[in-house]
Amino acid sequence: MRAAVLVDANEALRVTDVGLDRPGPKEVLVKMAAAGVCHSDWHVMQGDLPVPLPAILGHEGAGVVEEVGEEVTRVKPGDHVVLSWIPSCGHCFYCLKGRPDMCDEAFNIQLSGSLPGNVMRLHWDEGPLHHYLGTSCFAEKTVVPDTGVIPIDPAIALNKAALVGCAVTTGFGAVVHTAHVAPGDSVTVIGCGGVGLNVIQTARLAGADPIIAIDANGKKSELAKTFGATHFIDATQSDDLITPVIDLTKGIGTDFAFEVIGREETIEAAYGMVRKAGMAVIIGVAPPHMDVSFNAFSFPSQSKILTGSWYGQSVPAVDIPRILGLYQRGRLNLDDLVTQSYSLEHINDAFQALIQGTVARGVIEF
Ligand code: COD
Ligand code: ZN
Ligand code: ZN
Repeated sequence: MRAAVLVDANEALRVTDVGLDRPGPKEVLVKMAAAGVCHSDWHVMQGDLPVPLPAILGHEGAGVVEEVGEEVTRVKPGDHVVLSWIPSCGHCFYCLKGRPDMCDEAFNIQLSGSLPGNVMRLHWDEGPLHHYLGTSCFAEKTVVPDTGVIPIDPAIALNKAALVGCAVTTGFGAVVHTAHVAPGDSVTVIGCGGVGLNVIQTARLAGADPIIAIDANGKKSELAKTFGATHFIDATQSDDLITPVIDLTKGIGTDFAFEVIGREETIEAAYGMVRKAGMAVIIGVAPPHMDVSFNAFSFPSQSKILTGSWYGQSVPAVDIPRILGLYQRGRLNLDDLVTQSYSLEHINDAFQALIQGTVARGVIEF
């Protein structure tokens, strides 16, 4: 089958023929229909997020089940599924605590570049080929843990459903599970990419007002407003992002700030623009060596909450169907997220478009 392989950081993806073994007892073979191009894959390609290489990237996908292992009961051949990049184990401390986003076993498979049990189902002429986030969906087919497939209504177009595998769930969950935004709360979103736009549209759904969008690309203004932003700040116009947000929130500061880039200055700005006892939610992941600094006196005296959100703190088996239901009833907009489709052979063009900011989301269609 054809797949896009990352051999080394700072190289383009190599679209080539690879081998895929049949699924093990608790695994599922999925024929991919669509895979979104997320900035996290680009972070890996740049060497900012180290994972075992060579690997097949792609973690935001949807397809049709082709074959299941003998112990799989969750899905059957023919089912339409969205892939989850946190195939939580269900029995570690965090899973039992109701926080599958922090599942130890899922973190282990991310670090090892394998499937649960250190199993590898991918190979090619040049030797071992790693899995990525248990998904590896930049390929015509993939083998994933059964906990990493979420069955969905087959009436939903798979190129829209794919985005719920990462961008939509990450943004939706940050608003709903991490922040608990309520009607009339002020929300500021720094970074209006595929993930940030979903923070914006979920904040709108939650009744937030105002919704202030910030991006260094002025072209994101129109997109941000389509998804519900009431105001847009062009980050290239000033180094100071805090003062305009305080001005737009009656001199108080924003109730919630979401950082959706992963940069030192924007993480610090997110904390700075939040009102006393408000909340800054960091979604963007910075390179592992990077530190940020905050004024220590402000912690007790301003009592702001500073927290992270990983995969929207979601429970994918519950949240993915919930989000798709909201889409089917017109409450969430997935149609305007898919702005460009690419064949697998043109996947490197899709990454260039991501970097240039010319798309809301580019999607590989198989
Ligand atoms: N100031 C303002 N805006 C900026 C700046 C800046 N200094 N730099 C970039 N931006 C804007 C860009 O113009 C763009 O609009 C936006 O930020 C980023 O959007 P995308 O579409 O390139 O990125 P997303 O939305 O696909 O991804 C954002 C993440 C935060 C998820 C990603 O970058 C990340 O941190 N990934 C690591 C987390 C991770 O591993 N997650 C796992 C799966 S996502
Ligand atoms: Zn992603
Ligand atoms: Zn677990």
